[in-house]
Amino acid sequence: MGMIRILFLADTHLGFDYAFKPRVQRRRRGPDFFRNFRLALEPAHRGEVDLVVHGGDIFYRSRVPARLVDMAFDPLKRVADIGVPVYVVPGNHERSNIPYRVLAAHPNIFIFDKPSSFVRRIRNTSICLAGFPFVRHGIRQKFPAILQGTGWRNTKAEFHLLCMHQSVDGATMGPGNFMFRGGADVIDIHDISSEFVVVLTGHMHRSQVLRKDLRGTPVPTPVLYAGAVERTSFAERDETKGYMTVDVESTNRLRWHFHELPALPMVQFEVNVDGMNRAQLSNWLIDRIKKIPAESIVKVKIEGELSSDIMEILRVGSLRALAPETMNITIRLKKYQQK
Ligand SMILES: [Mn+2]
Repeated sequence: MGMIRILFLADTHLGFDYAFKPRVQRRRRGPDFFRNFRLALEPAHRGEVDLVVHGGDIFYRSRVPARLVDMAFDPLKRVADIGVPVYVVPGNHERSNIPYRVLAAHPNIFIFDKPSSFVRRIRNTSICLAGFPFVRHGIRQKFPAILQGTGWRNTKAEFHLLCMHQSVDGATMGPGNFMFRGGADVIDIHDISSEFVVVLTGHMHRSQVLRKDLRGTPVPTPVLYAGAVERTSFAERDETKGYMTVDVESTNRLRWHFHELPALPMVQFEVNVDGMNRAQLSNWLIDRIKKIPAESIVKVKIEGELSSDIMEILRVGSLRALAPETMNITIRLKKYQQK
């Protein structure tokens, strides 16, 4: 018996800031997400892995144009075409099943569109991948039944893996390191059967591995979050982005590696414009922009009295004119913040 190598990626959020017919010329982030998606799949295209798991949120929202669906599925189909099976967990942005039918038509692509288990024989080892689509409400209570509903217990294989797109106790996110602890929409880590060799899950955009419960006691089955392939928001500005390879050895030994992908720097400026005129604000911004990489993603948080003079420079076009073309720059008016 040998070793099985899995390529695990998640939260690719394709379509984010992607314009097919842009009305405004500006640096868009959409292509960065596609680039990292393709980079993550390269080891699979080179035949270096035995199977691929996508942990969900292929797209950035539920309803996406057909052209985007084609662009997203093409790299996955090419992996499947060379004989590497691809397993996909529908995430929170994938409630609509329509594009999945297209993908599921491929004999080497498997979708967890309902709780299910797939068995694959790789060389002389059989592996069972159990999984289920994202459950928005009440997963804590529903999880044991859903897990049972995958039929994994009755599926004979040397190894069982669980694939999903959920929050689990102990997972963290955001600049304040918010930790999920209990709650109706969070899985109790003790409900994961120790017979699973590993859990591969999407949903947390920060790459992380959970190996302990909330009391700090080690759990038998590590829970792996590959994390998003690019930064989807400023809350992720300090996070390293990438994908994972996971090796399952015949001795039940598990090894994983995180592979970093390029992510552009995110920079946030805060300025109070009280008493400033247009020229002063403009110089302030030019001075800050000069000091950061030209391809940065910039958010300018503005506080204070917005005179018409100041408003003039905050018009998107004139602000963009201050920055290099390679920079993605947005303004957030603190007082008028909408969200
Ligand atoms: Mn996501």
